[in-house]
Amino acid sequence: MSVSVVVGAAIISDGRLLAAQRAAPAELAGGWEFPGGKVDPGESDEQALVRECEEELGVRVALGERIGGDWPLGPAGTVLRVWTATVESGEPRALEHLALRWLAADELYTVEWLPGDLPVVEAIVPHLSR
Ligand code: 9L3
Ligand code: MG
Repeated sequence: MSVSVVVGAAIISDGRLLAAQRAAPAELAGGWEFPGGKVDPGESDEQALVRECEEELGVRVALGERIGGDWPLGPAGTVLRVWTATVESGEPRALEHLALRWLAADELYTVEWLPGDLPVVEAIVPHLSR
């Protein structure tokens, strides 16, 4: 079975992390995630992540460091790959999400992260103060 890759952006600004609340599908709606999505055929992971941030948030991002490796995601064979990112142009808007929040280090766990994203949040902490 082929591994399906989902990419997510840890967008950081002024020491805060952007969290996005999913609108769909029903079983994930209301949960919070790193914005992003599936890598399309012929696309690199990085290209997909830049595209997803444009589609979902209306912003151009510059990617930074990869956070960890392949984080397991729900269905068997699906992995989440995460990069730090900064906003190059635009102001993030919830074009496909229910809401967005900029979380300071002491607010990271005030939202209900999707189970697959939660372990990544811990790995982001050192990057907030850089
Ligand atoms: N997913 C989980 N965490 C994330 C992202 C961006 C996506 N940070 C899961 C939710 C969906 C699947 O991956 O089941 C595909 O995501 P999308 O393309 O619907 O955003
Ligand atoms: Mg998405």
